[in-house]
Amino acid sequence: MSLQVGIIGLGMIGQDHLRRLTHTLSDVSVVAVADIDRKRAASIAPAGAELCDTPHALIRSQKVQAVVICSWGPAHEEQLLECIAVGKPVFCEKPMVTSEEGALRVMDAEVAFGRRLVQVGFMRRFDADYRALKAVIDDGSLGLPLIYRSVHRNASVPEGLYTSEMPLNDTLVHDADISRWLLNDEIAGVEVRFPRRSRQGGELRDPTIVLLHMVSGAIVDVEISVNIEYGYDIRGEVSCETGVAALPNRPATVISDRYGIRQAIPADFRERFIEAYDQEFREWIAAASQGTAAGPSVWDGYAATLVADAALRAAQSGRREAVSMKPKAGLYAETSR
Ligand code: NAD
Ligand code: ISE
Repeated sequence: MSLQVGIIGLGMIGQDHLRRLTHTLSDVSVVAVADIDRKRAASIAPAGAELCDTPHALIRSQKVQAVVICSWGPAHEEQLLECIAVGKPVFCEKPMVTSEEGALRVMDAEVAFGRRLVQVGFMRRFDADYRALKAVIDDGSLGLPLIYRSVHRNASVPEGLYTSEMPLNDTLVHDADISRWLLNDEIAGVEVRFPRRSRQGGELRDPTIVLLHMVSGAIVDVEISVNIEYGYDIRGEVSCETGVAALPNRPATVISDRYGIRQAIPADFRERFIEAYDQEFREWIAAASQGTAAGPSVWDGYAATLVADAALRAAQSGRREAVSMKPKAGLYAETSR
């Protein structure tokens, strides 16, 4: 029988996930939707799906067995807590929550429930290129990882909506999570530097350099640029003791024309990570059908939240700011790796 899912938030990524849940993936059907913009929800709801007035009504609906949260970050905590209260598996887009206190409330609720219910939307972990890179690091043939360079370039961001804090509390969470996962490490400290400002972004503080100091001593050097115009360019390279392992520069269509022979660059994350999002939901559907969750956990969402907070502090202080995590509950022993 297929998993009956309700989606909260039908903006850009909510619509993309709705498409994959209705047209690409199997063993799942979207039976309910909710959005504070009711008109938007009504115009997008698949035939036969219940149009719920509130996220509360969707989460409590008898038809809904599992929930997908694609609302704005500040709304996630309340919606996650409600899913946990009724024991329904839930996929939640990043950022899991927007404060350390919020992350601890969600963690306490899930630990008290006694079983994992939450998967956080860190889709890079499901990408074939990142999985191949991790396999090389994990097999140890290049020795220990020492330095990881993570390049995160967006073509553009919505003017006025994407603020100068967002490279640090919205975009960086992906680099922070993938660094912990790739290097099998935790983040102990964060530094932030601002190079010359790009004229592409107007008043926006862009680009941003972040150094993540790992517990092992390895250092991750993150470039976040959000107005590079030419496409969505994601790169990663790990320097180890006896060799270097890097993501392939994503092959795309090869175009031959009067400018020469060139490879197209993905336009945005929906294109670059299309298979990763599909796989993230395949694995979510499999776990949610068993009443639980796998993949990136509340622990990982908590870690990313602490890193975002430390990065915001580091941007102010100009110094290295510490990340200090609570002891990991047994429920999360198998995650992050
Ligand atoms: P968006 O603004 O396009 O859409 C958000 C939708 O949620 C809107 O339709 C809005 O009306 C609705 N909404 C907001 N608060 C709500 C609430 N309390 N209850 C019900 N509906 C609510 O934003 P988006 O770009 O689709 O981003 C949504 C979330 O997904 C964000 O947390 C964002 O960070 C995340 N995201 C993740 C990725 C990724 O690569 N994993 C990519 C894009 C966005
Ligand atoms: C967006 O919300 C995402 O999650 C994308 O993956 C990221 O590249 C982008 O910078 C964010 O704004």
